[in-house]
Amino acid sequence: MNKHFYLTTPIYYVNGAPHIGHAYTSIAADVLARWKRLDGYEVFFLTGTDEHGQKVEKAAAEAGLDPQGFTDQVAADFRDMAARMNISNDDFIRTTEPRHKRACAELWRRLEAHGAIYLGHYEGWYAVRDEAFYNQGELTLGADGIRRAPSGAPVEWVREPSYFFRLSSWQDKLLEFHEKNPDFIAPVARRNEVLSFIRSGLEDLSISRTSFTWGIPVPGDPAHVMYVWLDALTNYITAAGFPDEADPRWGFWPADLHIVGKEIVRFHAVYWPAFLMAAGLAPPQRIYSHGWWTVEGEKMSKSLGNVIDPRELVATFGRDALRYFLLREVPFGNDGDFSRKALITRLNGELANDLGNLAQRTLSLVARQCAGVRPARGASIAPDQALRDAAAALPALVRGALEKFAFHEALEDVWRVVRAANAYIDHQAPWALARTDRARMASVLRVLLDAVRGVATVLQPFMPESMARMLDQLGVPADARGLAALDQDLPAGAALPPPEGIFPRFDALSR
Ligand code: ME8
Repeated sequence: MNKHFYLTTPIYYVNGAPHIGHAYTSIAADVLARWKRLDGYEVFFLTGTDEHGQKVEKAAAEAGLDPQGFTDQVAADFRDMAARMNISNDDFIRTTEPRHKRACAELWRRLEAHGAIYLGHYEGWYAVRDEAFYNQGELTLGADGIRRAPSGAPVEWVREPSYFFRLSSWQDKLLEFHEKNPDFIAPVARRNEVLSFIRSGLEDLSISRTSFTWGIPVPGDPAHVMYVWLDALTNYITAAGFPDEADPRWGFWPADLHIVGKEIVRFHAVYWPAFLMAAGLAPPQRIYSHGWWTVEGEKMSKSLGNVIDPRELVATFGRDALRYFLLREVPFGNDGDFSRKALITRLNGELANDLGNLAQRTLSLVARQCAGVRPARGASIAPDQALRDAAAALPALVRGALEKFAFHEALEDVWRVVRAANAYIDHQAPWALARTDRARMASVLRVLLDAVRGVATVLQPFMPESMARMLDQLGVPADARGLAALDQDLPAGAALPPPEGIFPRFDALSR
């Protein structure tokens, strides 16, 4: 296989509708997937839904539906969200699909064959909301008399027969694994959390339940269903064809990157590599854990009624505007706060004014002064060369920033060039040159067209639709939109379509 890259989002629980947090993870992963494709990689980009377990079973009962009918409905809603955010996933996995049940059963059998599983009895605390087991020491007792996990989720006492995974025997091997792979989990604060969790001592993990039935049956013992996290994590190998090693997608395993929110790091950086290594399979290469969004200063929650539907934002502001804002506003590893005011400020200032005006001013001058035809490159003087060099540096800068998941830095690098191009157009004043020196005017406009092309090319992964329109207006053919094509000059004399504004302005009171 050529250079290839396999990346994933978490698979989302179908206990409720998709919200801005889910959209965020999917958009970030989509930008990376599109960037890698633009950069010449063969990409496999996976997202999907996590449909088993007690939490989903409960939500289905509350909705008055059978779990399969309920999950069919909510999974369709998640698929719709992905389409509306312009997510370019290559596959969408549902854990209720036969291919996934088969993969889980096979993984279980391999774990069993390696002596990693035994039957016992679980007695302890469980939080349905987190689908996680907790030790007594991790809990707090609230004034309301309710015991809660560190996430705030209430816990209940569970006592039932259970299969266990011998996680305790993986403590040293996991530490060694993390030492040998210092970049396995980032940012570094999450790595430290993981290391201290492992060092604090790993207990064997309960990996089956008998008190409900909405799950994948344990092979040979259907009174048990698999623990939903063992089931869920396995999705990443199911989609790569496991256990069919002849499947062409199996060449993508181990995954290059799992992108996850900060609350599910333990499952991905401790349990998942242990399960895989115990079954004789390769662990993934990297995990990046991003921060959490609050809304207008508050935690998003159904009870507060402040859950933001990303589709409503898209209907108002456009999907590229939302994609841009979410990745520009907050460094990826940090928590951030969503506010409409901040969104509108960035859309007006950075998209409509900085970038939109640059393209519009350049293209309308070409339309008016050059009969809508792309001028030839003229002799370069210092300011021309400076802008050309700044634009030519962008692919490497954006690549470097994205390699460290610094989406905001990548965008800042691009905007430095956008601002430089706006300063250049002001200083060169091609509208004045139109009266005094038309040859110089034409070379200035050509420098600008090339700079806008460079900017629009590297921005495609962030704002695919608007940048496609911008590249259309610049007359860049479909096969000249990759990073490698930036080295090739576009021919002079090509007729460009009439320019049209791409980014509308929003009045601060817009809903
Ligand atoms: O945890 N801010 O699913 P889930 C940022 N099924 N990101 C957020 C967010 C917020 N406020 N809220 C959610 C699960 N997310 C499991 C995963 S993977 C094998 C199984 C994003 O529906 C973030 O990526 O609770 C988080 O990790 C994910 O949605 C959790 O989605």
